[in-house]
This record gives sequence, C-alpha cells and structure tokens, in this order.
Amino acid sequence: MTIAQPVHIVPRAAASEPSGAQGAQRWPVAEIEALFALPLNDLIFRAQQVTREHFDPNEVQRSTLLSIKTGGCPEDCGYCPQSAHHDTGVEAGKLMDVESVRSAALAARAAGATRFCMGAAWRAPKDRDIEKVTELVKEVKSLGMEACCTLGMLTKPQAEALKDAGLDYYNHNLDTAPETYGRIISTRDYQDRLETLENVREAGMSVCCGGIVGMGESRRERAGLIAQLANLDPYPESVPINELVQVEGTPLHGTDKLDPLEFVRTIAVARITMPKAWVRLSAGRQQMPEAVQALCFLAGANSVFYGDKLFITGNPEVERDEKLFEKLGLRAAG
Ligand code: SAM
Ligand code: DTB
Ligand code: SF4
Repeated sequence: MTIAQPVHIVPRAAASEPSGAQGAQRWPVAEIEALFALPLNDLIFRAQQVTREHFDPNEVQRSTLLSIKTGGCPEDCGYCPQSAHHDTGVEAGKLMDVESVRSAALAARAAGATRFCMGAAWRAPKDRDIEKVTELVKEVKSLGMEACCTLGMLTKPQAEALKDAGLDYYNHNLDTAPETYGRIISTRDYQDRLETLENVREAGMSVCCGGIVGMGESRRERAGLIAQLANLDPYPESVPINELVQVEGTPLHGTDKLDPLEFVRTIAVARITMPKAWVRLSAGRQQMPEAVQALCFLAGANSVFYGDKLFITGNPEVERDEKLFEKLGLRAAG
C-alpha cells in the first residue's frame, strides 16, 4: 500500500502574482471548487501541511465578543437576531458605557482571551458613535489586549479615527458569494462591504473578514465566498467561518442543516487558499460535536470565539472549551 503523496495544489497564477493582476485571479472559483471535491483525506492532509508551514498547529488564538450596542439594526440580514426587520425578541439597547466594557474585557482577559471584539448592531456608525467607541478601544488597549471592532460600514475618516485610537482589527464580513448576497440581505450590496474593507486596509488596520455557511447555499456558492476572500489583495489576516446559528423569527430559521463534513471542507479550503490567515472556527460551535470541532482544527482552524456567549447566541462555556483543548493538546496562542 503506497502512502498518499502530499497533494500539491498550486493556483494557476503563481501565489506571488497580485490578485489585482489583469484577469489572473490567484484562486479562480473553479480551482476552489476542485479543492472542495478532493477526497477528504487529501484535502485535510494538504490543509494541515499548509497550517504547519506557517503556524504552530497546536496553538489556538482566542477572541471574546461583546455586543456594545445591541438590537434595532436597520439592516435586514436574513441570519441576524439583531435586525429590526425580524421579530426575534432582541431588545434594542444603547451603547454601553466605558466601565461596563472595562469589566467585560477584564473578565475575558482573566479567562485567557488575547483579543476583545466589540460589536454594534449598526448599518454604519455616526461620527459621534465613533468618538465614543474610540474611548472603549483605548480602555481595552490599556488592559494589554488586542482590540477588534465590528460596527458596520465605515468612511475613511472613521477608519482612521479607530486606527488612531489603537484598534488592531476591524471585522467586516462578506458573508456569502456575490450571486447569493441579494437572497440574504437586501438593504446593502457587496460593493458597500468592499469599500469599507478598502477603508480599513488603507487606515492600516488588520482585516477580519469571513462569512457564514449553512444558509442553504450550494457548494459552488461556498467556493464563491472563499474566492472573494482569497482574492482580496492582501487576503484578510483573520477569516471567521461561521456556521449559521438558526434564530427563531429570522428568515433563515428552518434552513436545512449543513452536513458537518461540508463545514470541515470549508475550513480546509479557507486554510489552503489563505495560508497565513488566522482561520477562525466561529459561530455554530455550541451545537457542534467535539469530534467535528477536532476535524476543523485538523483542517487548519486555529482561532475561536471564547466565552459563554457570542453577541446574542450561545457559545461553549469556558470550562467546556478548556476540557476540549486539553483533550486535543491545544494551547492558547500568545
Ligand atoms: N453589524 C455589523 C455587521 O453586520 O457588519 C457587525 C455585527 S454582525 C452581527 C457580525 C457578523 O456576525 C455578521 O457579519 C455575520 O457573519 C455574523 N452573524 C450574525 N448573525 C449570525 C448567525 N445567526 N449565525 C452565524 N453568524 C452570524
Ligand atoms: C464573525 O464572523 N462572527 C462573530 C464576529 N465575527 C463578530 C459574530 C457572530 C454572531 C452570531 C450571532 C449572534 O450571537 O448575534
Ligand atoms: Fe445589523 Fe450586522 Fe445584524 Fe446585519 S449582521 S442585521 S448589519 S447587526
């Protein structure tokens, strides 16, 4: 019996060729679909090889989320419990004060998180919102943690103000393939998202950008999302892959559950196409069996949301995660 030779997948255009080069995308969708279609052992083997070329495979970066302004969002994202368009029972609240954010960040740090991610249910923050959020960013930075925000769409000056306050990462997801976007969200379009990513990149912050699978999309559409991410130049430093958390009252509640192995394939394809990114096993972990999570780490996930809650929905308790990481021999990344 011969041992399977490493599967060398080399994108058509040399990796060094900028994706902006005329026509030659680093990763055409068809080549990403071919990755998805590989025998699972070959796909995971290749993804684990790529992980080991750039990371310690036994380290996991931990980020803790806090919703600093909850509910009442004017956007109609079909997955989101915070949209004012959906009757999900989520109350609209005001922006949290500095003291409350400080104590949440201290608790996250004590539990072992290295990055604190503040999210707001806005389409786009107003300038006075940005002034208040910069105070929160400075507070989190004063605790020695990395700071991340996800506030919706940003203008160039707003991105610069956040950078000046010391913000390390900005999360702004593309969420699904361009051809699927209109089925999920109608109050904005893909170009809006790409412009904010441009403003964040130009302000000099690291980009956290990923999406959601399990929204009834096809494998081709999952490949289309990964193609959008992997062909950004440069691709994001952090790529969250969420599994749809189905919330009663949202249009996507009742969607057929995605085959867990298709979720694992998505993680592996994200790893191979974005070798140096922190690939984050994101929403959906609470319902995800530990054996599937273990396969995701084997497939190249090396970051998680850590703490009992995401923004609105649940997440594995810290104690449960600690036990899982111990079983898997995973350490916290610095
Ligand atoms: N309002 C800002 C925005 O949409 O960019 C930031 C907050 S929003 C909640 C951040 C991300 O959470 C979304 O882009 C989406 O990927 C993810 N998300 C929201 N609801 C989700 C759900 N029910 N299941 C999985 N991921 C979800
Ligand atoms: C990301 O891609 N997922 C996180 C973080 N980035 C902001 C948010 C997940 C939210 C899940 C549904 C909720 O709890 O609101
Ligand atoms: Fe609003 Fe963000 Fe939720 Fe969309 S995902 S409804 S923009 S909070």
